[in-house]
Amino acid sequence: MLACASQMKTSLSVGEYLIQRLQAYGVRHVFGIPGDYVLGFYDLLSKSKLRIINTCDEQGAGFAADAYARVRGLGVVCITYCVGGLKVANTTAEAFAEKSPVVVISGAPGMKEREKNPLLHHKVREFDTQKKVFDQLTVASTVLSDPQSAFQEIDRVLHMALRYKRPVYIELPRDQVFLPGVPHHKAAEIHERSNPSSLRAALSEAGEMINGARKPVILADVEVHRFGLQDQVLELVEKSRIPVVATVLGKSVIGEQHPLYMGIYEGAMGRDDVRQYVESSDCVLLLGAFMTDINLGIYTARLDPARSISATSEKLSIRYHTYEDVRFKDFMRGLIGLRFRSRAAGKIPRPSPVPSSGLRPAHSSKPVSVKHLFKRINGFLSSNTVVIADVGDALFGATDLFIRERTEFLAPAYYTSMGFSVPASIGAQMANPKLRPLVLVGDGAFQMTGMELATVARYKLNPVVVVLNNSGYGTERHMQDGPYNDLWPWHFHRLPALLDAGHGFLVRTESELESALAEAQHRTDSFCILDVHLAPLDRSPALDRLASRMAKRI
Ligand SMILES: Cc1ncc(C[n+]2csc(CCOP(=O)(O)OP(=O)(O)O)c2C)c(N)n1
Ligand SMILES: [Mg+2]
Repeated sequence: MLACASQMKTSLSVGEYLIQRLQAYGVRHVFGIPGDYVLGFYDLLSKSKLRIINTCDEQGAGFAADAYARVRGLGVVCITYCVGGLKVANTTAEAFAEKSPVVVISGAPGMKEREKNPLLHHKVREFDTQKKVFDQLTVASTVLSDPQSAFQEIDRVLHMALRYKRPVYIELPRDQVFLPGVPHHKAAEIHERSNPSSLRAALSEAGEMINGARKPVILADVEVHRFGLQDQVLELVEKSRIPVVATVLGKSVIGEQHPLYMGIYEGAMGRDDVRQYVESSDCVLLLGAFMTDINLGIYTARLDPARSISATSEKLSIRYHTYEDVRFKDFMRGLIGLRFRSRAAGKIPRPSPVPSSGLRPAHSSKPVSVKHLFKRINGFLSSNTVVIADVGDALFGATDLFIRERTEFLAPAYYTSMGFSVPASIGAQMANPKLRPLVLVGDGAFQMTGMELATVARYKLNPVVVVLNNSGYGTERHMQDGPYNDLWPWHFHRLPALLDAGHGFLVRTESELESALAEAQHRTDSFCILDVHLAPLDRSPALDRLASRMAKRI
């Protein structure tokens, strides 16, 4: 049993303290695969209240931890030295790029073992090679090489993960796990506060600019989600009556049914009416916005800084100047407290009419088109669905899905590493068991990490996995085609037989799609996989726009 910090009589061990702090931050699951350098810590984990989730591959664990962090606020992946650690380099890079607070815990050779620099298994070049790699991929990293400083180091890096919503790296040499740390250590709760004068001045200037504007607009993006500020954005929109758009990465930060919601803004790649509205605005209030190329429609966005207020966890700028020491959350709270002038409800662009929810019988032997597939998936969504889109047309098509009030949307929409979605469904459902994941994944992306369905089966999860099977790397075919875009055709719907779990559906026609979706809705005892056959060159309207823009750049 772990004692709570205030009751500590004697000191906890380094491993016990790490577990205790993770638990205190709301973590309940740890994803990973053991190895000899981390076995001692795994033993401690298995005796604690944290549940170990064993994936098939470390990359699966990394993506699962990332999704867990996006849904729950902090995720953990725990692996062995280098052979495991370097496999989560890519998933950690994704978490860094897309601001997801994942704690990477890696076992490592003991400090004693490192003396005289022997060639121990899994070592690449030096003992700190893996640490150096992770220095580039995280906001803070540490090697817990000394029990005297270990607790402070754990406090420091966990604080950084939560402060910046980005990954951190903790290396745990195996001979340090059971060593006692400093007795009576109290976890440092670090509260950073805004500079009150700076905050006041920023709010006053922002208020004047917003109230003086004829056509202001709010653009809500990814950090609103990461900092859990969705309700505040909603309050701001309702109080100010200013219309709001989201981005692909921030999709679903605001319920898309809201009457002041206009749609996704993504430069020329998105809907034209939304683009025109935003770009002709005289005051764009960017909240938690991340100026990535995909978010901004491959740099086709025209957002003039002279007409913008931009607040993130890292920077607050109004027009061409910045305010120091203003925290994003404080600024948000301050904005809600402003007095807004009343605004008449003008005409604003609206997302396309909501397709009827629920499924309807159909008797069509027509092959399924991408457009039809997304239309029907729209009808499948409910308030407990978390939509998880992988890279490819799964992601582009999903931008046109109509996410209802509380539906979550997760996608690697900036870093765009294929293979995120199936493992992410494990993390998302573990993070919130009330959610049923709806995974949208291309056949190519599925072949990378789809074997994590075995993990899904093992832990009795029940995502609905829709494989967009267009016989290859469809997205790339449109830019430049060749045999390198072909794939070996898998019978995806037969995976349940291999795994002895789940339900598989082969979908070639519209009526097969209807019955598969209807069955999937009711078969909640296990996962469902729909192998949806699509024509290789069929594509969503969003991919149409993107592909033609990118082709010009190659
Ligand atoms: C890990 C990784 N490798 C390669 C790429 C480059 N890439 C982007 S889209 C794509 C094809 C995706 O194929 P699929 O999953 O079948 O989806 P589709 O484009 O056919 O809808 C590739 C290879 C990538 N984004 N991530
Ligand atoms: Mg494909």
